[in-house]
Amino acid sequence: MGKDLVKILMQDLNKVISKNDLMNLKSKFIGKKGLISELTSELKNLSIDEKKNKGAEINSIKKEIEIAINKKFKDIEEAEINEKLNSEKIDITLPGKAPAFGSLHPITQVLENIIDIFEGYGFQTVEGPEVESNFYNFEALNIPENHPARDMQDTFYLDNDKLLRTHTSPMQVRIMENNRPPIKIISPGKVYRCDSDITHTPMFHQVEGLFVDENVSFANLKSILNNFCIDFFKKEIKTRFRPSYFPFTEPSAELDIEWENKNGEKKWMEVLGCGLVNPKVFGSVNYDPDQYSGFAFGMGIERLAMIKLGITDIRYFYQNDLKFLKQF
Ligand code: 2NL
Repeated sequence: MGKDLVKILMQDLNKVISKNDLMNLKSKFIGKKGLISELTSELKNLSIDEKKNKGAEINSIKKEIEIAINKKFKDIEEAEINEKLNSEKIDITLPGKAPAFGSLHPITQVLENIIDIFEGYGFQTVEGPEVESNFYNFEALNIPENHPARDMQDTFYLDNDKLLRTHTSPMQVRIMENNRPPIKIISPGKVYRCDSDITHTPMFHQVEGLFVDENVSFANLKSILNNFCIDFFKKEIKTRFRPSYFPFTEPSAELDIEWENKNGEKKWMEVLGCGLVNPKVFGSVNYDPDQYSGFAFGMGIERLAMIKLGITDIRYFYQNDLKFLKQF
């Protein structure tokens, strides 16, 4: 009787394919109401000796059944793992996905290039706050109360005496206030003006330079800026200094370069403004204008980048169009 049970189990086990089937089979044979329990409950009608023999027999059959079921359980589990391994196999010989590298924004590239060139001439780079006061942005630079630059239409005011700097000169004033000549600095950074069209954005970048010492002349200014044009545009380049006006320099000039446009025509292009530091500016930082002289210049980075890279609309720089940015 018991031996038949093992035979039946073995047949049943062959048909089992899932853990679920196996659990059902387990309870059919060795569960509380299973076949083994049924056999055990029949023992109560037997004599003590028969109970002993039959009982031992049932126990060993139960063991055999348990071993068979456990083995089947392991087989199923192993099959499941193998299937998972096969279906999730990764082909490590396939080529990987290349990481996408970004690059520096063209304005950053041009800005860093300009800083490198002037540091090569011995200028030190200084940076300052973008929120400034009337004193540092205007008064110290001899820009009078009624000057149009001071107008609400040209300058972003945060309150009566807080504004977004309209040039990077304020930091140069701070440096002069706290140091004695010789001063040889450039001041790069973001500046803000209330203006927007194909050549103006409300935020743009500037590099200003300042050299103050005894006997600094316009010849020194021309020499440095002519050298800068050659180093920046990477070729011998024709320049001209055209008289101009700024409140903070006297005399003042604008520097033009001869530049070939897309149609091969040569044109004069304005690249920066410059001049000898106005003695009134020295007055605001307590330098004696009879002892010291200096030159200063200021250039718009977007403008220089547009000339060098042949870009016709300044707004391309700030539209974050990858088709544009990837060209640089
Ligand atoms: C321009 C012209 C210029 C300066 C900036 C300057 C600074 C100090 C004293 C005197 Cl602390 N001058 N800066 C001088 C001449 C021109 O900028 O067109 N910039 C975009």
